[in-house]
Order: sequence, then C-alpha cells, then structure tokens
Amino acid sequence: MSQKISLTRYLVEQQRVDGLIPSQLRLLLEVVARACKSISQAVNKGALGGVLGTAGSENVQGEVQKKLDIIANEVLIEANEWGGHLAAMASEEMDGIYLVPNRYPQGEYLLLFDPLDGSSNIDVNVSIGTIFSVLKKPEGDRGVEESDFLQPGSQQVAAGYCVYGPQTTLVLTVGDGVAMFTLDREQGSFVLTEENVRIPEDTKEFAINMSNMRHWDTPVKRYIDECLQGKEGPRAKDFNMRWIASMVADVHRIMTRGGIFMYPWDKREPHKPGKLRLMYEANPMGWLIEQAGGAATNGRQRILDIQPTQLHERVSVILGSKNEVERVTSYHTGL
Ligand code: AHM
Ligand code: MG
Repeated sequence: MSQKISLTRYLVEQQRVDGLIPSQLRLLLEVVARACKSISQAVNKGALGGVLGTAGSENVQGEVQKKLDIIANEVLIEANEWGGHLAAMASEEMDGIYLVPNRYPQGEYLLLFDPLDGSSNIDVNVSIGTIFSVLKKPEGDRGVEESDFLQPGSQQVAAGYCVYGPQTTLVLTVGDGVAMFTLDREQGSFVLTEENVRIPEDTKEFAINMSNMRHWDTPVKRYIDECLQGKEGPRAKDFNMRWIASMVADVHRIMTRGGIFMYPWDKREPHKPGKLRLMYEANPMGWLIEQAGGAATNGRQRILDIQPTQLHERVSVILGSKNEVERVTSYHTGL
C-alpha cells in the first residue's frame, strides 16, 4: 500500500463514502481500538509491568482470572463508558451486564467482549487477544436489560479482534468484508495493512485440542481420523496441525492462510454445548470468518443463526475454510 491509511481515515471513509457506519458506531470502534492499544502496552510490559500471574479470583464460568484478564476488562470499560455511544456492555469477566452510569449520555449500541482471550498463554509469552461484538440496542426508552443482548449473531453491526503477538493486529468487519490494521508502535496508530481478506476455501491445516480426542463425538473423530490418514486415506492429502490455545491467534492464522478450527462439544462435560462462549467469542469470530468467505457452524447450524438464551451461553465451534467446515457439518447432519 503506497499511502498509509489510518484506522481513523478508514472509518471516516466507510462513514462518508459508503454510508456504512453511523458516526456513533465509528466513535465506538475508535474507542475500542484505543483500548486495545492500551491493553497491548500492558501485555508488552509483561513481568516489568507486574501484570503477570493470577488475580486470586474466579469469573462467572468458574475460571481463575489472571491479572491481565481484569486489567483488560477495566481498560475496555473505562474507555467506553463516557463517550455517549454505548448503552451497556457485557464481558466474559463480568457476571451480569454493565450499564453505562447515569452521569454519562446513553448511546444506541451494546458492546460485548472477551477482554483477553487465550488467558492460559499470558504468562508464557504466546499470542493472546481481545474479541468484541457490537449490537444495536432495541428501540424504546426503557433501560437496557440482559435480555436485550440476546440477539443472534446475524444482528451484529460490527465485530473484531485484536491479536497481541509479535505484531499487534486489529481485524474488523462492519459487514463489508474484513480489513486488517497493524499497530505502528512509533506513531501509536493502527494502519490499514490488508483489505478484502479472503480465506481459501480448501485447506490442509486443522486446529483442535487433540488431547480431548477420546472425548469427541463420532463425526469429529471421523473427520480428524481421515485427515490423519493423509495421502493414503480418503482425503488423499497430508494435513498439518496447529493449536495455539488462543482462539484469536488460531483464527488469525486462518484469516491469513486458511485452515479449520474446532472446539467441539465433548464428553468431558456433556451437559455443556462446548467450551467457547457464543456471544463474545463464536459470534464475532463467526461473522468475521463468513465476511472473509469462510464458514462457521456448531456442527448442525450456522453459528450466526443461533438464538441465544443466556449471556454466557457456550457453543460448539467449527469455523474456517468453507469446504472443510461444510464437510465436518455434513458428518454431523448426515446431509
Ligand atoms: P479463555 O477465553 O478463558 O482464554 O478461553 C478460551 C480459550 C480459547 O482461546 C482457546 O481456543 C481455548 O480456550 C483453548 O482451550 P484448551 O485449554 O482446551 O486448549
Ligand atoms: Mg476467550
């Protein structure tokens, strides 16, 4: 790209030229990006900033919270509560919804996030990230309730993630394809580094936590078993495996060179539909993947069509290169 295009300019042009985003949404996305920049700085400091290790508390899902989980959550809330663009927020790290305090103007949008995805990788200096999803507040003057958040992913008006790795990269959709922005650390701004991201429809790379193999359901076992047979098997090609254990980093690889990512239902906790959360992990990632030409299902249904019933609802996730996702889905549905 000959001329550097900042995130601000990109968003202004989306608003002005294409009429794609109202000004409140543009402001919201800029504020989220600014928060991601602060989180990136905290992540980069690591032990020097005293941000590693556990916080000694648990979140609503019974997971031990890391210091950075809590810091990232606070950064996102503090950055977003006063700007007038939001009505309420929800996070993996908070039991209930967070209403914008009365002392600030109320906006039209609802923001959901996983402030720091891949928490198990924080202390070992492996890529982690922030995932976010934006919904429109339902019409009407009454205060926001938790049920207002329970909209299917197809209703999202913006979604994205920021991966904190060797580079800090923000990946965004407002429903017109996927754009990537790299943080220029000297300038302190996100610069557009790729537009119209496309995921190849076929792949030879899968991502799944293989240590759970004995707990999987038959369709997932069948798919991976066929991949493992390589050239001599029914797929007639050798597959490669990657598992970073940070969904953001695994999805980012798929955005960059294709692949399939699965965190399916398994028999360890049969009453739970999966490990990952629908509203602030699977929905935003599912929409981004679809916007880049990929597919995302829970094995039986498009992720974005699922009607949520709870804020912290879990879901089985199969996403990435279209033909592979369709194959795994067909192994579940028999179609
Ligand atoms: P987190 O949001 O608490 O970090 O949990 C979600 C993470 C995903 O990023 C990743 O795909 C998965 O959990 C890794 O799970 P596992 O520990 O089974 O490899
Ligand atoms: Mg997560």
